[in-house]
Amino acid sequence: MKKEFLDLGQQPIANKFLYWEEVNGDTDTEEFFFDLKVVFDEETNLVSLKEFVKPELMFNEDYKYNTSLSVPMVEHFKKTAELMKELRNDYGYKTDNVLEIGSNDGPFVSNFENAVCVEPCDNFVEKTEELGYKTYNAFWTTELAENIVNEFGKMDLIYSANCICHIQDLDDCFQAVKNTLSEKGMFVFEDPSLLRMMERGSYDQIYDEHAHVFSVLALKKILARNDLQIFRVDDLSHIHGGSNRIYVRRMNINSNMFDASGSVFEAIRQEKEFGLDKFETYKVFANRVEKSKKDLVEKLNQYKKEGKKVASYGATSKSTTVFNYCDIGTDLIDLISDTTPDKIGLYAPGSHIPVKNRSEVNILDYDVLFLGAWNFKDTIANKEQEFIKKGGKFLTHVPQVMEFS
Ligand code: JHZ
Repeated sequence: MKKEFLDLGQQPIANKFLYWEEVNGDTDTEEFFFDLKVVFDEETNLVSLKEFVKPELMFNEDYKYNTSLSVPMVEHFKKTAELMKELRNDYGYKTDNVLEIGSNDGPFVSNFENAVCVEPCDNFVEKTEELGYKTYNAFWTTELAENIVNEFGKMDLIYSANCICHIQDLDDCFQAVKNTLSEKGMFVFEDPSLLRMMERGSYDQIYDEHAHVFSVLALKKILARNDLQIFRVDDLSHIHGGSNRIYVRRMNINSNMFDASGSVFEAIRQEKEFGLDKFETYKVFANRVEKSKKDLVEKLNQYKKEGKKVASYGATSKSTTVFNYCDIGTDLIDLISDTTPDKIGLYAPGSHIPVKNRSEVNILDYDVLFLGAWNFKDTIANKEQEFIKKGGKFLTHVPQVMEFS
């Protein structure tokens, strides 16, 4: 049975930044909102959105997250690709046939000579095609997997980062993986970790795209019913606010892929210790989220009373959840500074806070910067030394509402 534990209110598409005309009512289309509620499945322990948003509304030619513009993430994918190559000897798989699900603009595949990409957002397809990789402009389904196998044969390595948790029908997704994976092939995917989200109180990992927030506990069960088995888990505590890298093989095959370090056992042990298999744990989390909202709104109102100038740093999907859940608009935050060309000049979903180019914002005019991109806290604090020296403060809600400098 699925039990609801959290209601984050009416939310827009988290990555759908708006044009001036859309915000000022000069178009016929109204901004789309949906109820962001979260459920816990007692049978599988999977945490998912109660209501899914139609994938085409989120992943299309307007998608505004270009991974290649994030220096730390490009570095991360380069290192990950190196690791995948290094592990060939240990695990006995090849990297002749590589497939990436949700290849974005190609920072992972570009480290391989041959690869096939799957990417539903039209704007990224030409980027990986230009790099020389066949790219299917489609969602990952069993039907697409069949076409890929017919054209390219089975895959030795299937990789996916921050995409599997976007897929609403996980059984179809994993069946597609099973049908595409070569006998001794490996499927590796990275997604935000439910344990880290719960520990850190980072409820803003929940938005339309994240149909699920994964625990190893739940994945183990859902993969098993699709004849797949987790054999290793890497704890990526520093990636996207805390992620897991999950390594999967076919069930019941004779292979070198086994959990030599006991990482799967350890990940599940930690999750059970935290109580991720119990509904009560989620109720405690929901109370913490409510308190976070109260504290954040109080803090921002206090700044307003004191006449302090406040901006936000990083126009993230995560901050869409925070601003809309906490009902924060231009009355409390003047603007969002960001470096992504496609977001600059637009307005944040729901809150309609303007997104300005970092290079055109005089950060020193501000007293407080709310960290929309709290996952890059150290990178940002290092970059903005002058702001700190001048007495500026950063404000974050993770792990609790607090200032720092
Ligand atoms: P960032 C994305 O979420 C979208 P978001 C996606 N749906 C997903 O699943 C997760 O990633 C994992 C800006 N910035 O990476 C750049 C600066 O301006 O936290 C980005 O717009 N200056 C695929 O959107 C944003 O912040 C800086 O110095 O929550 C960061 O977005 C830095 C470091 C970032 O992901």
